[in-house]
Amino acid sequence: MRLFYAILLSEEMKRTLTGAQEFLKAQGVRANYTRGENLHLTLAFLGETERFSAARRAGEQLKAEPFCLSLKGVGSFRRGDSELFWAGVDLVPPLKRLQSVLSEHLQREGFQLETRRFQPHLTLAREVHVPASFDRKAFSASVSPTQMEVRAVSLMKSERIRGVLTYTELFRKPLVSKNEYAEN
Ligand code: 2AM
Repeated sequence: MRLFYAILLSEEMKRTLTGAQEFLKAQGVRANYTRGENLHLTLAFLGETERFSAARRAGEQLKAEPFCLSLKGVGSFRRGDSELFWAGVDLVPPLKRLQSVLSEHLQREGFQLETRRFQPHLTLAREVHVPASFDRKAFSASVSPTQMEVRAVSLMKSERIRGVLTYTELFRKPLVSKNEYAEN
């Protein structure tokens, strides 16, 4: 199965992002748009593996506190003759730490991860083709500033079910504040 670790998004954050997708559609941008329920922030991509228990162990070892995730800008990656459009998030220290500690745990469990610099992004659309009139500044402005509290990290399975890309949460590791530890 194809696994990855991700931060799942609040309904408000998803509404902001689907709003940006609506803007792109209205601008005549042809693309394979991410379904609203699939919007997420990937922390680590494990690829094809049957080692679910090892993947889960890596997440179970996390000791991190909840933190605030804020949208920041938009961008694109060139993918062959098309583009991938994304909304960015602020790479604040707790996010950077979470991603790097999780990656270390996964590597210790034997997973080979990409060594590229972590560039946190929320994929809005793949196989993007923009019309000549496309206004990138207006696209950027279509993403209204939105924040959410990250309270968990999720191990996700990615598969195609009857041709539809479907993500299923297999395991969730809550992030717990020091105060909550003290109360328990
Ligand atoms: P993307 O949105 O930039 O394609 C599930 O596929 C998640 O894992 C997506 O968020 C995807 O990022 C990410 N991912 C990272 N590396 C990947 C790879 N080599 N192949 C497929 N998905 C990858």
